[in-house]
Amino acid sequence: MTFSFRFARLFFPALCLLFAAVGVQAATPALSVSRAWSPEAPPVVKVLAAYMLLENRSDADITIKAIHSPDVDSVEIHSIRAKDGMMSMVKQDHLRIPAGKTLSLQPGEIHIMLIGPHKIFRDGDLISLTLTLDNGEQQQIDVPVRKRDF
Ligand SMILES: [Cu+2]
Repeated sequence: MTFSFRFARLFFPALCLLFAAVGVQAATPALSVSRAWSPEAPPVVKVLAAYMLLENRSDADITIKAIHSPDVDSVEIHSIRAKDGMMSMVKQDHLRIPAGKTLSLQPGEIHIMLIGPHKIFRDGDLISLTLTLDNGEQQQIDVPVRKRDF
């Protein structure tokens, strides 16, 4: 008994370190969002786009089931479809990022549509987005508005 008590006391700091390490790992989001941006648009334009890189660092698929923003009336996920030589945008119910994969939202491909901006967003402004995953987790990101390079 005395021995096991000593044993526990001896290893208690090590156990704490172990739990701390596990804690840090759990706090690392499975979904990493980078290179987020929204092209600055003329003030008359009432629909903005947002692009970003979504990286799934976990070994399970991630589904984003909703995106909300306090800065616009509504947010939609769009893909682009070519039909009869015409390009059209199709609303998607969700965004799926397979385990270990990266999904790039970029001009001419899947993108986020920001409908009815609440103000005129200029280069350097931030648009707040909240991504809701199908497991209920939420992730808030700030999308910087930038002038287009071209
Ligand atoms: Cu669109």
